[in-house]
Amino acid sequence: MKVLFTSDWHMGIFGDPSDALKLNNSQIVDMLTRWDEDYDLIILNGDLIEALKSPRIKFSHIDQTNRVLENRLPVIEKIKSLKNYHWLVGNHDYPLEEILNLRRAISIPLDNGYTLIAEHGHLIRAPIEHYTNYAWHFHLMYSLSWWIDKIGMKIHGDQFCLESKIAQSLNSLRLQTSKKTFSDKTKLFFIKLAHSYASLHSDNSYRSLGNLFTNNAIQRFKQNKTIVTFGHSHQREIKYFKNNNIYINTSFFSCLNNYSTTVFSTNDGQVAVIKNL
Ligand SMILES: [Mn+2]
Repeated sequence: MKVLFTSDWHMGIFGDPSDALKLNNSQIVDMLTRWDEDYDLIILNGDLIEALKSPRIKFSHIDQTNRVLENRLPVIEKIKSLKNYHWLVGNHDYPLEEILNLRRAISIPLDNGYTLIAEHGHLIRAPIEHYTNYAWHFHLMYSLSWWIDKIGMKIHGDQFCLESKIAQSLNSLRLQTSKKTFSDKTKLFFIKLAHSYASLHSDNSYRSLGNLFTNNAIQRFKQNKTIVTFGHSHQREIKYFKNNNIYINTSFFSCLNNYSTTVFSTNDGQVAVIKNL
């Protein structure tokens, strides 16, 4: 049995700065058709839809979600037609819990005695109220990032997306083993600043999200052969533990990482990263 994991598409209205995915509906439908043929189960682990970014500071997240759903209708219909899938809610698309009845978490058996536990991960960091009643500075931040992307897209072309760029440089800095240059140190300073900003009014610091998630996954390894998967952090993790337990973080789904996804096979107990470009 082959299971495909993906999360954090941040799909907005196509061509709008709210869209971080940068794929049109037919491109996504084609990809989902391939996945449906190649994999036995597809886990869509939250933040597939972007409902928080808008040119306005104050707006209804439910209305924005409905606007995106309407624009992305062929994709939504394709997802609903998949032969075996679970679609979970994240913090950027939390109104889907109400609109499409999406669940926050699942725990399901797989083949060969494996158990799969999946949730987006934002609720490990802070309670639901933190996301449904966003503090004013979050509204300001998402509005600002919409305008930055609007200007960035004008200058650098339609593929420009600040969020993906930050996530990618963060990941390459994290994986870099050689000595850090002055420019790396400057980047790290701004990343620390952004992390402190994102941590305001939250129970846990955004900086320690990686450790928080790994430790939370370990706590859930109550039996052998448990696969725990989260998204949200935009940092890819594949960690093998004793007793065939595995922690997977799916990372963000973006052109900057060739729309890579994570695939787990119950036949050999291995995880592979698959590029979809
Ligand atoms: Mn998220």
